[in-house]
Amino acid sequence: TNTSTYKRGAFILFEGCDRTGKSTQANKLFEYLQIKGHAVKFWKFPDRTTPIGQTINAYLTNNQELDDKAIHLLFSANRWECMPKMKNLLLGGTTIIVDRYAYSGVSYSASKGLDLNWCRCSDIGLLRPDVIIFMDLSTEESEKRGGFGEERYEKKDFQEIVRKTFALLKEKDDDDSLWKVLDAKQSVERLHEQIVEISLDIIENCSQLPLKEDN
Ligand code: 2DT
Ligand code: MG
Repeated sequence: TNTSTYKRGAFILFEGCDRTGKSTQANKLFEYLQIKGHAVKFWKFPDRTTPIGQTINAYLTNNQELDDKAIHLLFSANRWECMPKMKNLLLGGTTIIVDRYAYSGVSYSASKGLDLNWCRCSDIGLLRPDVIIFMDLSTEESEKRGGFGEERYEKKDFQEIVRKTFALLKEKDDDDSLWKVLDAKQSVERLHEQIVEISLDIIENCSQLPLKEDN
């Protein structure tokens, strides 16, 4: 194969607490890249459409109780079941924009009191994103945005802990240059401009690199 013309897609991840604008920005980036003619797909975790995702949904909507470790492993399994498809898309040249991933998985579970390193184990070997766009917002600000919803975890005190746990994960990351921390208090347009710049750069620069696995 001619490696000089082969281009894989980029794995662009959005992470952050609730109500920080992840989904808004992920969707805007998706539309932008699509209009510009890029092969691009949107992925959201948890993926509530699969059988595992339906159990996760029942848990999040408070319709089902589950042991903290059991639900942690289900969130992780929900990523594992998507890996073959995601891998194929990336290798086929499609860029994937992902809304939440293993970093949410570890942050939310560890914020309940589970051991952080235990939480990381079930995600070892998953595809590693090419960039983590972290939408950072104080809990006071995110609460002002129409308040949190009705789902489990959507409570101010808990969100505060999750934000600190995300920061710890970034700090512990062997390659913390992967993390682009954005001040999510900025306007939607201003954030979008920065995200487009970061993303085009990543799409260009990772196209010749092999896919990486999380460790
Ligand atoms: P949304 O509000 O974005 O649908 O997320 N969560 C998410 C976890 O606890 N573990 C995970 O692995 C993932 C991906 C974050 C629903 C909630 O699920 C939490 C918020
Ligand atoms: Mg939510």
